[in-house]
Amino acid sequence: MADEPCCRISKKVQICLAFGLLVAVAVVGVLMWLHLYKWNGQGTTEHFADIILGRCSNYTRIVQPALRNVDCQKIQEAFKDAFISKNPCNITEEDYRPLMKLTTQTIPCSKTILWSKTKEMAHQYTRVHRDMFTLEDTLLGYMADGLMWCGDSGTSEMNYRSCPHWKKDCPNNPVSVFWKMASHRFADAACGVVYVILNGSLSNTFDENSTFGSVEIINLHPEKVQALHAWVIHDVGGVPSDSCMTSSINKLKSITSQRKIAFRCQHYRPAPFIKDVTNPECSPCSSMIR
Ligand code: JS2
Repeated sequence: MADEPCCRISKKVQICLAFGLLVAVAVVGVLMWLHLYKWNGQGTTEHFADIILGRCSNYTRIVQPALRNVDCQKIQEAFKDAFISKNPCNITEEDYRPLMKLTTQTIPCSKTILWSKTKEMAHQYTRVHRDMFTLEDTLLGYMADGLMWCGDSGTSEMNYRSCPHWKKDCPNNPVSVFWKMASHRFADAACGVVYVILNGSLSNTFDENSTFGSVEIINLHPEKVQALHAWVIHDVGGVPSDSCMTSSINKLKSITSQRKIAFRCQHYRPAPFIKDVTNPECSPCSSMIR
Protein backbone atom coordinates (compact mmCIF):
# COMPACT_ATOMS: atom_id res chain seq x y z
CA MET A 1 0.00 0.00 0.00
CA ALA A 2 2.69 2.40 0.96
CA ASP A 3 4.15 2.22 -2.57
CA GLU A 4 0.86 3.05 -4.31
CA PRO A 5 1.31 6.29 -6.27
CA CYS A 6 -1.82 7.78 -4.55
CA CYS A 7 -0.21 7.45 -1.12
CA ARG A 8 3.17 8.86 -2.03
CA ILE A 9 3.17 12.62 -1.48
CA SER A 10 5.57 14.33 -3.86
CA LYS A 11 8.53 16.07 -2.29
CA LYS A 12 7.09 19.39 -3.50
CA VAL A 13 3.80 18.92 -1.65
CA GLN A 14 5.65 17.87 1.51
CA ILE A 15 7.76 21.05 1.40
CA CYS A 16 4.62 23.17 0.85
CA LEU A 17 2.83 21.52 3.82
CA ALA A 18 5.84 22.02 6.09
CA PHE A 19 6.16 25.65 5.05
CA GLY A 20 2.44 26.24 5.57
CA LEU A 21 2.68 24.74 9.08
CA LEU A 22 5.66 26.96 9.86
CA VAL A 23 3.78 30.09 8.73
CA ALA A 24 0.72 29.11 10.83
CA VAL A 25 2.86 28.65 13.97
CA ALA A 26 4.60 31.98 13.34
CA VAL A 27 1.28 33.80 12.87
CA VAL A 28 -0.19 32.40 16.11
CA GLY A 29 3.02 33.30 17.94
CA VAL A 30 2.96 36.87 16.63
CA LEU A 31 -0.75 37.26 17.44
CA MET A 32 -0.12 36.07 20.99
CA TRP A 33 2.91 38.29 21.28
CA LEU A 34 0.93 41.29 20.02
CA HIS A 35 -1.67 40.50 22.67
CA LEU A 36 -4.22 40.01 19.88
CA TYR A 37 -4.73 36.60 21.40
CA LYS A 38 -7.72 37.25 23.66
CA TRP A 39 -8.02 35.70 27.09
CA ASN A 40 -11.58 35.10 28.25
CA GLY A 41 -11.39 37.36 31.31
CA GLN A 42 -11.54 41.12 31.77
CA GLY A 43 -8.28 43.01 31.21
CA THR A 44 -6.18 44.81 33.82
CA THR A 45 -8.03 47.65 35.55
CA GLU A 46 -6.99 51.00 34.04
CA HIS A 47 -4.49 52.92 36.28
CA PHE A 48 -3.98 49.73 38.33
CA ALA A 49 -0.64 50.79 39.81
CA ASP A 50 -1.92 54.26 40.77
CA ILE A 51 -5.02 52.74 42.38
CA ILE A 52 -2.90 50.38 44.47
CA LEU A 53 -0.68 53.27 45.62
CA GLY A 54 -3.64 55.52 46.35
CA ARG A 55 -5.58 52.86 48.26
CA CYS A 56 -2.47 51.93 50.26
CA SER A 57 -1.89 55.58 51.25
CA ASN A 58 -5.56 56.05 52.13
CA TYR A 59 -5.64 52.89 54.26
CA THR A 60 -2.44 53.56 56.18
CA ARG A 61 -3.22 57.26 56.82
CA ILE A 62 -7.00 57.28 57.32
CA VAL A 63 -8.53 53.80 57.68
CA GLN A 64 -5.86 52.24 59.93
CA PRO A 65 -3.34 54.95 60.97
CA ALA A 66 -1.56 52.36 63.13
CA LEU A 67 -0.02 51.20 59.82
CA ARG A 68 1.25 54.73 58.95
CA ASN A 69 4.88 53.50 58.74
CA VAL A 70 4.13 51.09 55.90
CA ASP A 71 6.05 51.91 52.67
CA CYS A 72 3.32 52.11 50.02
CA GLN A 73 5.83 52.68 47.19
CA LYS A 74 7.53 49.38 48.07
CA ILE A 75 4.14 47.65 48.30
CA GLN A 76 3.16 48.93 44.85
CA GLU A 77 6.47 47.67 43.40
CA ALA A 78 6.11 44.25 45.08
CA PHE A 79 2.56 43.93 43.77
CA LYS A 80 3.67 44.67 40.17
CA ASP A 81 6.73 42.40 40.46
CA ALA A 82 4.42 39.51 41.36
CA PHE A 83 2.95 39.29 37.83
CA ILE A 84 4.67 41.67 35.38
CA SER A 85 6.65 39.91 32.60
CA LYS A 86 5.34 36.53 33.79
CA ASN A 87 3.17 33.96 32.04
CA PRO A 88 -0.34 34.78 33.39
CA CYS A 89 -1.21 31.09 33.51
CA ASN A 90 1.77 30.08 35.60
CA ILE A 91 1.66 32.39 38.62
CA THR A 92 2.70 30.85 41.96
CA GLU A 93 2.27 31.77 45.63
CA GLU A 94 6.05 32.37 45.63
CA ASP A 95 5.48 35.31 43.25
CA TYR A 96 3.36 37.02 45.93
CA ARG A 97 5.63 36.20 48.91
CA PRO A 98 7.38 39.65 48.98
CA LEU A 99 4.00 41.45 48.83
CA MET A 100 2.57 39.28 51.63
CA LYS A 101 5.62 40.07 53.81
CA LEU A 102 5.16 43.85 53.32
CA THR A 103 1.44 43.73 54.22
CA THR A 104 1.52 41.62 57.41
CA GLN A 105 -1.26 42.83 59.75
CA THR A 106 -2.53 41.56 63.12
CA ILE A 107 -6.32 41.24 63.52
CA PRO A 108 -7.52 41.06 67.16
CA CYS A 109 -9.06 37.75 68.30
CA SER A 110 -12.83 37.35 67.68
CA LYS A 111 -12.80 40.18 65.10
CA THR A 112 -12.50 38.14 61.89
CA ILE A 113 -15.51 37.96 59.56
CA LEU A 114 -15.56 35.55 56.63
CA TRP A 115 -18.34 35.54 54.02
CA SER A 116 -19.62 33.55 51.06
CA LYS A 117 -22.06 34.92 48.45
CA THR A 118 -22.76 37.80 50.87
CA LYS A 119 -19.94 40.24 50.11
CA GLU A 120 -22.01 43.44 50.19
CA MET A 121 -23.81 42.41 53.39
CA ALA A 122 -20.51 41.58 55.11
CA HIS A 123 -19.04 44.95 54.16
CA GLN A 124 -22.18 46.80 55.30
CA TYR A 125 -21.66 45.11 58.65
CA THR A 126 -18.00 46.07 59.01
CA ARG A 127 -18.69 49.62 57.81
CA VAL A 128 -20.68 49.99 61.04
CA HIS A 129 -18.71 47.67 63.30
CA ARG A 130 -15.32 49.18 62.50
CA ASP A 131 -13.54 46.95 65.00
CA MET A 132 -14.33 43.87 62.92
CA PHE A 133 -12.54 42.82 59.74
CA THR A 134 -13.38 41.05 56.52
CA LEU A 135 -10.37 40.30 54.29
CA GLU A 136 -11.26 43.44 52.30
CA ASP A 137 -10.99 45.48 55.52
CA THR A 138 -7.31 44.50 55.80
CA LEU A 139 -4.65 46.43 53.88
CA LEU A 140 -4.05 43.61 51.37
CA GLY A 141 -7.73 43.01 50.59
CA TYR A 142 -8.56 46.73 50.67
CA MET A 143 -5.98 47.47 47.96
CA ALA A 144 -7.02 44.68 45.57
CA ASP A 145 -10.79 44.45 46.07
CA GLY A 146 -12.67 44.54 42.77
CA LEU A 147 -9.53 44.96 40.59
CA MET A 148 -8.19 42.85 37.72
CA TRP A 149 -4.54 42.51 36.77
CA CYS A 150 -2.22 40.42 34.57
CA GLY A 151 0.90 40.75 32.43
CA ASP A 152 2.63 38.63 29.80
CA SER A 153 6.01 36.96 29.60
CA GLY A 154 8.23 38.88 27.17
CA THR A 155 6.81 42.31 27.95
CA SER A 156 6.90 44.65 30.98
CA GLU A 157 3.44 45.96 30.08
CA MET A 158 0.20 45.06 31.86
CA ASN A 159 -2.41 43.45 29.59
CA TYR A 160 -5.34 45.87 29.56
CA ARG A 161 -7.15 43.94 26.82
CA SER A 162 -7.82 40.66 28.61
CA CYS A 163 -6.62 38.42 31.43
CA PRO A 164 -7.05 34.67 31.90
CA HIS A 165 -10.45 33.54 33.24
CA TRP A 166 -9.95 31.08 36.12
CA LYS A 167 -12.31 28.50 34.51
CA LYS A 168 -12.17 29.16 30.74
CA ASP A 169 -8.40 29.74 30.59
CA CYS A 170 -6.40 28.70 33.69
CA PRO A 171 -6.67 28.65 37.52
CA ASN A 172 -3.09 29.82 38.19
CA ASN A 173 -3.75 33.34 36.96
CA PRO A 174 -2.56 36.42 38.92
CA VAL A 175 -5.96 37.30 40.46
CA SER A 176 -7.06 33.81 41.52
CA VAL A 177 -3.66 32.94 43.02
CA PHE A 178 -3.69 36.26 44.91
CA TRP A 179 -7.14 35.75 46.52
CA LYS A 180 -6.45 32.12 47.33
CA MET A 181 -3.20 33.10 49.08
CA ALA A 182 -4.73 36.12 50.81
CA SER A 183 -7.73 34.09 52.00
CA HIS A 184 -5.46 31.29 53.22
CA ARG A 185 -3.34 33.75 55.23
CA PHE A 186 -6.40 35.56 56.61
CA ALA A 187 -7.95 32.34 57.93
CA ASP A 188 -4.59 31.02 59.15
CA ALA A 189 -4.14 34.12 61.35
CA ALA A 190 -7.68 34.08 62.81
CA CYS A 191 -8.20 33.51 66.55
CA GLY A 192 -11.01 33.46 69.14
CA VAL A 193 -14.53 33.28 67.72
CA VAL A 194 -14.62 33.54 63.90
CA TYR A 195 -17.82 34.72 62.20
CA VAL A 196 -19.05 33.82 58.71
CA ILE A 197 -21.99 35.47 56.89
CA LEU A 198 -23.79 33.04 54.57
CA ASN A 199 -26.69 33.38 52.14
CA GLY A 200 -29.76 31.51 53.42
CA SER A 201 -31.71 31.99 50.19
CA LEU A 202 -29.30 29.84 48.17
CA SER A 203 -29.99 26.10 48.03
CA ASN A 204 -26.29 25.59 48.76
CA THR A 205 -25.90 28.01 51.67
CA PHE A 206 -22.53 26.44 52.43
CA ASP A 207 -20.58 25.55 49.26
CA GLU A 208 -17.58 23.31 49.91
CA ASN A 209 -16.04 24.45 46.61
CA SER A 210 -16.19 28.13 47.49
CA THR A 211 -13.13 30.02 48.73
CA PHE A 212 -14.69 29.95 52.21
CA GLY A 213 -15.37 26.21 51.94
CA SER A 214 -12.17 25.08 50.19
CA VAL A 215 -9.55 27.49 51.54
CA GLU A 216 -10.64 29.40 54.67
CA ILE A 217 -12.51 26.82 56.75
CA ILE A 218 -9.68 24.28 56.41
CA ASN A 219 -7.07 26.82 57.47
CA LEU A 220 -8.67 27.82 60.78
CA HIS A 221 -6.48 26.50 63.62
CA PRO A 222 -8.39 24.67 66.44
CA GLU A 223 -5.71 25.65 68.96
CA LYS A 224 -6.42 29.35 68.22
CA VAL A 225 -10.07 29.33 67.06
CA GLN A 226 -12.59 28.23 69.73
CA ALA A 227 -15.74 28.53 67.60
CA LEU A 228 -17.17 29.38 64.19
CA HIS A 229 -20.45 31.36 64.34
CA ALA A 230 -22.47 31.23 61.11
CA TRP A 231 -24.91 34.11 60.47
CA VAL A 232 -27.28 32.92 57.77
CA ILE A 233 -29.08 35.80 56.05
CA HIS A 234 -32.13 35.41 53.81
CA ASP A 235 -32.21 37.45 50.59
CA VAL A 236 -34.80 40.24 50.73
CA GLY A 237 -37.91 38.75 49.13
CA GLY A 238 -36.12 35.42 48.75
CA VAL A 239 -37.86 32.26 49.85
CA PRO A 240 -37.07 32.06 53.59
CA SER A 241 -36.03 28.63 54.69
CA ASP A 242 -34.93 27.44 58.07
CA SER A 243 -31.40 27.96 56.98
CA CYS A 244 -29.65 26.59 60.05
CA MET A 245 -31.18 23.16 59.54
CA THR A 246 -30.28 22.62 55.88
CA SER A 247 -28.02 19.80 54.70
CA SER A 248 -25.30 22.21 53.61
CA ILE A 249 -25.17 23.83 57.06
CA ASN A 250 -25.06 20.37 58.62
CA LYS A 251 -22.12 19.63 56.32
CA LEU A 252 -20.40 22.79 57.60
CA LYS A 253 -21.16 21.71 61.16
CA SER A 254 -19.60 18.28 60.58
CA ILE A 255 -16.47 19.82 59.03
CA THR A 256 -15.99 22.16 62.01
CA SER A 257 -16.59 19.40 64.56
CA GLN A 258 -14.11 17.13 62.77
CA ARG A 259 -11.64 20.00 63.13
CA LYS A 260 -12.44 20.34 66.85
CA ILE A 261 -13.94 23.80 66.40
CA ALA A 262 -17.31 24.49 68.08
CA PHE A 263 -20.10 25.58 65.72
CA ARG A 264 -23.08 27.90 66.20
CA CYS A 265 -25.66 29.02 63.64
CA GLN A 266 -28.16 31.90 63.73
CA HIS A 267 -30.43 32.97 60.90
CA TYR A 268 -31.73 36.46 60.15
CA ARG A 269 -33.75 38.30 57.58
CA PRO A 270 -31.77 41.24 56.13
CA ALA A 271 -34.00 43.88 57.73
CA PRO A 272 -33.31 42.88 61.35
CA PHE A 273 -29.71 42.11 60.44
CA ILE A 274 -29.21 45.49 58.75
CA LYS A 275 -31.29 47.23 61.47
CA ASP A 276 -29.11 45.53 64.05
CA VAL A 277 -26.15 46.79 62.12
CA THR A 278 -27.39 50.36 62.43
CA ASN A 279 -28.69 49.83 65.95
CA PRO A 280 -25.99 47.81 67.73
CA GLU A 281 -27.91 47.92 71.02
CA CYS A 282 -30.67 45.62 69.68
CA SER A 283 -31.08 42.30 71.52
CA PRO A 284 -30.75 39.74 68.67
CA CYS A 285 -27.68 41.52 67.42
CA SER A 286 -25.95 41.69 70.81
CA SER A 287 -26.09 37.90 71.19
CA MET A 288 -24.72 37.73 67.67
CA ILE A 289 -21.75 39.96 68.29
CA ARG A 290 -20.58 39.28 71.81
C1 JS2 B 1 -12.77 39.80 47.47
C2 JS2 B 1 -12.40 38.18 45.93
C3 JS2 B 1 -12.41 40.51 45.22
O1 JS2 B 1 -14.45 34.90 53.17
C4 JS2 B 1 -14.49 35.47 51.87
C5 JS2 B 1 -13.32 36.41 51.63
O2 JS2 B 1 -12.35 36.26 52.65
C6 JS2 B 1 -12.80 36.00 50.24
O3 JS2 B 1 -11.48 36.22 50.06
O4 JS2 B 1 -13.09 34.59 50.21
C7 JS2 B 1 -14.37 34.40 50.82
C8 JS2 B 1 -15.46 34.56 49.77
O5 JS2 B 1 -15.24 33.65 48.73
P1 JS2 B 1 -16.38 32.57 48.34
O6 JS2 B 1 -16.71 31.75 49.51
O7 JS2 B 1 -15.90 31.89 47.10
O8 JS2 B 1 -17.66 33.44 48.04
P2 JS2 B 1 -18.04 34.24 46.74
O9 JS2 B 1 -19.18 35.14 47.10
O10 JS2 B 1 -18.22 33.32 45.56
O11 JS2 B 1 -16.78 35.20 46.47
C9 JS2 B 1 -15.82 34.81 45.53
C10 JS2 B 1 -14.65 35.75 45.63
C11 JS2 B 1 -13.50 35.14 46.36
C12 JS2 B 1 -12.16 35.73 46.09
N1 JS2 B 1 -12.20 36.99 45.37
N2 JS2 B 1 -12.65 38.50 47.20
N3 JS2 B 1 -12.68 40.80 46.53
O12 JS2 B 1 -12.31 41.41 44.40
C13 JS2 B 1 -12.29 39.14 44.90
N4 JS2 B 1 -12.06 38.50 43.74
C14 JS2 B 1 -12.01 37.19 44.05
N5 JS2 B 1 -11.80 36.22 43.19
